[in-house]
Amino acid sequence: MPDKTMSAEFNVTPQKVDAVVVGAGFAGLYMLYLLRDKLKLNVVALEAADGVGGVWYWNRYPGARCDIAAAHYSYSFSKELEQEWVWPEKYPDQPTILKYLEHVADRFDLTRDIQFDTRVEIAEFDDKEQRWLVTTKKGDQYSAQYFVPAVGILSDPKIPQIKGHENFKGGSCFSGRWPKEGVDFAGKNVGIIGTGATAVQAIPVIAETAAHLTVFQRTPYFAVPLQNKVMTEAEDKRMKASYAKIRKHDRESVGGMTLSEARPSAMADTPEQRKAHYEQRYKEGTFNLWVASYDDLIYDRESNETAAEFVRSKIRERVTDPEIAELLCPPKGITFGTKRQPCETGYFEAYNRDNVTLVDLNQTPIEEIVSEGMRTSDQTHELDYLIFATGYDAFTGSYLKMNITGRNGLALKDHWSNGPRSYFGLSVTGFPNMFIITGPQSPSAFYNFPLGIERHCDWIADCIVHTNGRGMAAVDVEQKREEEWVAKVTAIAEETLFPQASSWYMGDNIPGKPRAFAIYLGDGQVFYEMIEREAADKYPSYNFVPKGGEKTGTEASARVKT
Ligand code: NA7
Repeated sequence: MPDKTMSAEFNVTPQKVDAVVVGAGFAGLYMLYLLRDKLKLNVVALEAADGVGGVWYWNRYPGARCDIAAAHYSYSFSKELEQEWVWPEKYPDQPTILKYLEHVADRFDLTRDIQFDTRVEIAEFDDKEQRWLVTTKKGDQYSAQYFVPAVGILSDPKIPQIKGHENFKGGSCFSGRWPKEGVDFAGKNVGIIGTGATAVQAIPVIAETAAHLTVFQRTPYFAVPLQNKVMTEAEDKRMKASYAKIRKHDRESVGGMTLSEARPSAMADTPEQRKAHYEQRYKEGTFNLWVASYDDLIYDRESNETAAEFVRSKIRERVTDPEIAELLCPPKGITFGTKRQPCETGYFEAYNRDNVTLVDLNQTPIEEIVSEGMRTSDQTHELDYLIFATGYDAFTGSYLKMNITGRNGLALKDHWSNGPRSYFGLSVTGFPNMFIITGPQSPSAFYNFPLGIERHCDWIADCIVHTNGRGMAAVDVEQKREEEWVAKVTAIAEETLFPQASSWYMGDNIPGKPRAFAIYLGDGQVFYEMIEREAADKYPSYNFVPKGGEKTGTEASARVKT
């Protein structure tokens, strides 16, 4: 934490801006563009990395790739941008997406208002001034009317504390903090902990260059093929000609992207019909098997088990050693699709290679890391390099790290002590003029992020126009509305199998984290209609504080509806 007396000591006056945006990924870049270029506000974006990109800056691990096709996973706000950018593959890889975001930052001249290498350490709402005071790790301070953390849901790494790590003489890294210069695995014995969405992408690629790859698996996943392909010139042309249609369809869809149509119930089909249907969805790839095979898979255990068994049969087909295949099959009791669905390219075939070993941590748990590698209960696995693909403190971690304090000294960590609470994943009661983007209790990870981000940012910009236009100093959502929204999100989740599974969706991967389902599981189109109605009705769920309101009367009497 920076020394809070620093600015007083050096007599530094906080730099006054209209808005501080935190982060320069998809969300931060678009928010900066809107607030600065459309609303003509004075904005600074603070970014911990030395470049733009957000998760696509950090996740440079081999094989990192988007599971949503570029036709959907891209900005829609600029027709020119759509037409000039060429996506070389259907599902773009990390270097391509990073280049795209760098291009966006250049094209819209955003970089000049981004402070890189700048991590926010404290953000406090000043009740008297009705402004946010944002302090960075370096000790710089900004006084802003609006505070917009655009930090995403997966940017706080979770590296397990394993005994002896400090004694390891090889190299190691976290998948989402991959060295910029890359890692040369030629001739090396490499170990990887984790078999989630990240590891599933990295394992087949690393296996191609490493002398040996040892995979430490705690839980097998129902990974399904991505079905990536190179885009031909003709396909690129067709995509560019169809953007208007694609975007319209995305906006009217449940998840903000175009997938196949689901049938209502797996149990209503015969086993033969089901198999043929699953085969089709498996062939289509990406999230089709998960969300576009049967509507009841996430509600009904019996239906879910039919999809689970189908994926197991595919694993058994693809992995030549039956014992290894069994270890890679999630056992009965683990439901399909209730953890993050990994999409893969050659993942299961990697285990057919002589240079890949699968270690089942349930049979032989990790005991400690030793100088020469990883010691499990039965042996020492010699390693030159160890990768932690162990996930994130999702949804809340990156917000809580910023030590955010709202009205009357309310700490966000206390407000969220029983799990995150928000209204629409946009506002948090008691944190006036703070807007979050695709935050907890929004459709979040169950909606195409770039589109969800654009729709959230558009909403935030409109709300700021409304607030400023009426001469108000601050806007804060009513507590009752937040309570109702959290209850609604929880009730929708409770009807599904998600809360019964162990996953980062529920906070289960972080010891001591309260269990709460942080995603609105309802129809995305309905969600966006709701937030658009809130705006059209002039924000009935919000209270506004007039300029000077806090000085002239009690807080309650100063709060008004506009
Ligand atoms: P995930 O999905 O959280 O996966 C983390 C993996 O690491 C998972 O297999 C975990 O096993 C495993 N893990 C975590 N801690 C340990 C310890 N202590 N010992 C052994 N294994 C462990 O993270 P990803 O990065 O793969 O994916 C997250 C998102 O980022 C994803 O949506 C992508 O879009 C990008 P577990 O299942 O908990 O038993």
